[in-house]
Amino acid sequence: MKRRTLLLGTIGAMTLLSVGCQNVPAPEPVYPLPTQAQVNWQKMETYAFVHFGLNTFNNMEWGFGDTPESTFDPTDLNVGQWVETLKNAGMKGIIITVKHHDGFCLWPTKNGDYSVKNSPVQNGQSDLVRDLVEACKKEDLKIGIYISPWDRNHAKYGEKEYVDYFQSTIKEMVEDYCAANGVELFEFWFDGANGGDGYYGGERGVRNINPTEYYRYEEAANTIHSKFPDAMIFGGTVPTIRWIGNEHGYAGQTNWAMWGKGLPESRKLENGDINGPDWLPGEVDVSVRPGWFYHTREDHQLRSLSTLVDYYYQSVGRNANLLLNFPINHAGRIPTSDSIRIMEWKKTLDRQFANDLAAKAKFSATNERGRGYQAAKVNDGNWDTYWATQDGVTTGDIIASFDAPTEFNTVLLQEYIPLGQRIKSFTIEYKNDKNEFVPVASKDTMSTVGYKRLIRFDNVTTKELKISFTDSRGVPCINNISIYSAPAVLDVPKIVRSADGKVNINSAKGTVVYYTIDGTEPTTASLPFSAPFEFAQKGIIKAVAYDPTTNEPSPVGTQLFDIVQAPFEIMKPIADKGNKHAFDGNPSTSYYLPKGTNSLTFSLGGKYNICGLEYTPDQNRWGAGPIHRYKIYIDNKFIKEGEFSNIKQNPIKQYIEFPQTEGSNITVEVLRIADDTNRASFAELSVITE
Ligand code: FUL
Repeated sequence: MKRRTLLLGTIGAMTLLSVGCQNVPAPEPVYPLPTQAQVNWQKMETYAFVHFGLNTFNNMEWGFGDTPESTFDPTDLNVGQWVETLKNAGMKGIIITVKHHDGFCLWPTKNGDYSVKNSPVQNGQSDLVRDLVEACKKEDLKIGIYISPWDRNHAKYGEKEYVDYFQSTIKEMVEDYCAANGVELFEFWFDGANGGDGYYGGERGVRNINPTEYYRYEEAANTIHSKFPDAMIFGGTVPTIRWIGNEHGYAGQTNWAMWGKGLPESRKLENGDINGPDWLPGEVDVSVRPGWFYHTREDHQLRSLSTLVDYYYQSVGRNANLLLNFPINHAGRIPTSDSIRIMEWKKTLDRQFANDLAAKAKFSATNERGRGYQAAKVNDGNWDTYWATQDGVTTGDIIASFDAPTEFNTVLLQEYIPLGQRIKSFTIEYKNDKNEFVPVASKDTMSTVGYKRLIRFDNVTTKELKISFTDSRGVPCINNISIYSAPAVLDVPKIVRSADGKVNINSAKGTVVYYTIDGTEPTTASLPFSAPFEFAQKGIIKAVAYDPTTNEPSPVGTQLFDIVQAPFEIMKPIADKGNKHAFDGNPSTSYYLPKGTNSLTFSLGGKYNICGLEYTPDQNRWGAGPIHRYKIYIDNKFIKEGEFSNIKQNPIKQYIEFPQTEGSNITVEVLRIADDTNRASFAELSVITE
C-alpha cells in the first residue's frame, strides 16, 4: 500500500507535466507498479555473484560447518583482480557470500569466532570484505551481501540466540562495512536453503524451525533500509525481487514482474503472475561453472560461450536481471580461464548489439495517442519517452521502414514499466519479395515484454518490419525498439564419447575443427576432425573450431575421459544386463531404481584401481530422483558415506573421491533422495581410475 501511494505521487506529477507541455495526458497506470528503486535495479541488468569460503578449500558445495578456520588459506588473495575482471565484463555490482551455510564469516565479525580472524590468511588480519567494498567504491561498482540464514556451525542454531547473532551479522555488514565506506548496497540476498526443501540435516541434527517466523526478516529489512532505503531484498518474508525458480540460467518466455503471496500452486516463479498483487521482478542466478564454489575438477567444465550468451538472452532478454556467479579459486582469484571466457562473453554481446539498425528506420503506427506519444518515440534514445495509443485502444501495429533492404535477425522491445507491465502478446512480421507481411522464423514465444524483451529469428532482408501488439492490459507504452543483425556465436566445440569409445566433436555449421589427444593446445596444424574416431583409453582431448570466412578460432574445448562404460552391467537389485541407460554416455536417458529398492550394484567388467565415482542424476527438465545422501561399497566393502549438496536445485554431474581401492563391483546405497520421488535416478555412472 505504502509503495502504491508513493508512486501515485510520482505519476501524478508526470501527468501534470505532460498536460502542461504536450496537451495530451499520460496513460493511466496499470497496477501494481514498481518503485523507483525497483526500476533502477532493473536497469542494472547484469551483476556478479562471487562464492568464496571454506567450501572452496573443502571441495564442497554445502560444508557442514565443522572444519577448522585454518582451512581457509588462499595463497594469493587479490580482491582487486575480482573487481577489475568483473568491471571489464560489464558487471554493475558484486554480491559476495560473506557467510554461507557452513557459518564461516569472511569478515572478522565482532560477534563470533568462526571467521577469517582465526585463519592463517594475512596472519588473521585479513578483512577481505572491507577490501572488496573499498575496491568496488573506487571502481564505481555497487555491492551486494549474501548471508545464509541457515547456519550449520552455530551451536544455538534453532534457538533465539542464533537469530540475535544472525541479525547482528546483518547490522555489521550494513553499518560497519557498507555505510561506513560510502559504497552503495544495492541488494541483500537471503538464501532459502533449509526452509526450502524441508531438510535440516548435517552434523548438528534436525531443527524444527519455521523459517518465515524464526529469522525475523522484518527486523533485518529495517536494518538494511535504515541505511539503504533503495536496496533490494532477495528471499525472506519481505522481498522486493523474486527468485526465478531455477539455477539453470533462464526466466520463462512469459515473464510478468508481478507476484505475491497466496498465488495458486500452478503459478511458476519463472513466469510470474499476471494477477499478482505485488511488483516482484525476477532475478536469474546461475554460475559460470557447474558448481557455485570452486572445484579443480570443474576446470574443464566452464560454461561454453554460447551457453553464457544464451543466459543473457534468457534473463535480461526476458524481463529479468542476470546474477552471474564466479567461483573464487584456492589462490583467492577468479581463475584465468574464467576471466578470459567472461571477456569473450562481453566482447560477443557488445558485437551483437553494436549497431542499432532502428536508428536508420522511420517508425509509424496504426494509432497514436497524440503529441509526445508518437511512434518515433521508440527510437529517440530517451528511455522516458514512449509510443502509446489512445485510451481504450489496447492493440496496435508499429512499422519500421528502411530506405534500402536491410538484413537483421534480432529485435529488442521495452515497455515503459513505471506505468506497469502491460503487453500480453505480440507478433513480428517482415515484408517479403511479394510485398506481403509474413512472420519471422523464431523459436521465441512472443508474449510478455516488460522492462526488456529480446527476440531472435532467422535472418531476414526487408524494407519493412511490423510489430503488432495483439493483447495488452492497457494501452501499450513502448519506450524502445532496437533492431540488430547479430553475428553468429562461434562456440567451443563439444567433445562427446559413446559408451564403446567413439569420440564425436560437434561445432557450429560450416566451421572446421582441429583436435589433439596429447593434452597440447590445438591449432590449424593439429589433426583435422572429419568423422567420429576411436578413443577407448583414458586421456584428454582438446578441440578448436575455425570459421573459414573470418579465420577466427573458437575458444578451446577440453574433455577428460576415463575407462569406457560399455562393459558396465547392472547386477542388483535386478540383474539387467541390457539396460544401459546409466552407462550409455548419453545423460538424457536414465535408469531408475525399481520401487522399494535403495541400492544399485554394477560391475565394471574387470578389476581396476578405483579412486572415484561420477554420478549424474536425470537431466531432463522434469527429471526426478536425484540422490542426496549415499554410501559407497566396492566388492561389498564399505568405502565412503556422504552427501551431494544442492543437487535438487542444481542437478549437475557429481564426483565422489576416495582412497584408491581395487575391485570390480560398485554398490551405491541411497540413503536419501533430494525430492519426493522414492526412486533414485542414474543418468550416467562412470568411474575414476588410478
Ligand atoms: C542456493 C545455495 O544453497 C547454493 O549453495 C548457492 O549459494 C546458491 C546461490 O543458492 O540456494
